[in-house]
Amino acid sequence: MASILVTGALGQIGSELVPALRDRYGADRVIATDLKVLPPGSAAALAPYGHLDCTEAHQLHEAVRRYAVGTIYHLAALLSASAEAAPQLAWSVNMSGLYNVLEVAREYGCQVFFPSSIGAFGPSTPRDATPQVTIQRPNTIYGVTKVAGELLCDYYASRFGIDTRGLRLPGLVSYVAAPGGGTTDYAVEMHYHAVRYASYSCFLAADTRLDMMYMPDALAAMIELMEADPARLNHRNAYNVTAMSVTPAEIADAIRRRIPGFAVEYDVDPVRQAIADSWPRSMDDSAAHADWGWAPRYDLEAMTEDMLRRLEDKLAAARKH
Ligand code: NAD
Ligand code: AKB
Repeated sequence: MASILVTGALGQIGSELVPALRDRYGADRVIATDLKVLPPGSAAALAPYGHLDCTEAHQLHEAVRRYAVGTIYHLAALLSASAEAAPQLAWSVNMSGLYNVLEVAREYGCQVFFPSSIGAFGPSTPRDATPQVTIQRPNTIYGVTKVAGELLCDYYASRFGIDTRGLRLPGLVSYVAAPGGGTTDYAVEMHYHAVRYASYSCFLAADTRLDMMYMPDALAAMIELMEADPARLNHRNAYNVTAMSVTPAEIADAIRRRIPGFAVEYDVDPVRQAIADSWPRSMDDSAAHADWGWAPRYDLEAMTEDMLRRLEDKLAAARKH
């Protein structure tokens, strides 16, 4: 049976996607790879793991050939805030990386998952009930690479028959690995700080409304899309998916219902605020519902309840060591 290769596997999504794929398809079939060198002693727990720089085409070819890879989940990328701080590097990692993945997929006939983002939209996009097909003129380098990436996936599907599938993911909230330099990182940090310090200084304004999703829903969306009947997929660039449309103040209120003394102050970072202000407030994900049955399980209350419980357990376990 063909293997599954995950690039960028040590990031926020990969740290949970790899175990989810291993549970579903078998541990030996899922090859985790990342640019990062593993800390000593952790290699056995993550095996099979390999160092892989997605900007080096020959490394991708070698991994796909060696492990007889049939599916690639291409997660390696720079996120919005990190990309804005290093636009040239962001273009190289996000675009050359995806191009190399698509080329190796063309040569070996692999299926490809590409995570696009709410960042693929821009200030001229309708911000409420953002349609599946609409204006995409982002003004960030992250957004530029996501739109170009969507188009490239579409092109490889129609021109070469490559089975590309993608999601426009909203901000993801999770407790396993820290987020990696995005604009929506505040939503994760707020939960951590609530549990540890009962206070948080938020870098976005209190009323900044954005789409969000809890990680278990994001993992389900990726796996369900990749298993969906190809004949039903009308969009090969990326599907809008969302679970909730919330502001920092609303997340703080949900936390306060469980940690009553939680205090939040707002110290706005103009760079990340400008990025957030150019993104949708709420996406219309009806195409994903219609084409492959997408439905989220976690709303704000269910997510907050689970996040706080998991973080309290994590903190208690860390205190014991
Ligand atoms: P992350 O920053 O947490 O992880 C990315 C990983 O890629 C890191 O482990 C990093 O070491 C690795 N990487 C960087 N350069 C690399 C290279 N040249 N070769 C191989 N690996 C490299 O990101 P994430 O949150 O896990 O996001 C994964 C994907 O999902 C990205 O494409 C991101 O744009 C997309 N996405 C994420 C979110 C979110 O909220 N987390 C939302 C929308 C879309
Ligand atoms: C970011 O904020 O950059 C990511 C995303 C929504 O793409 N979390």
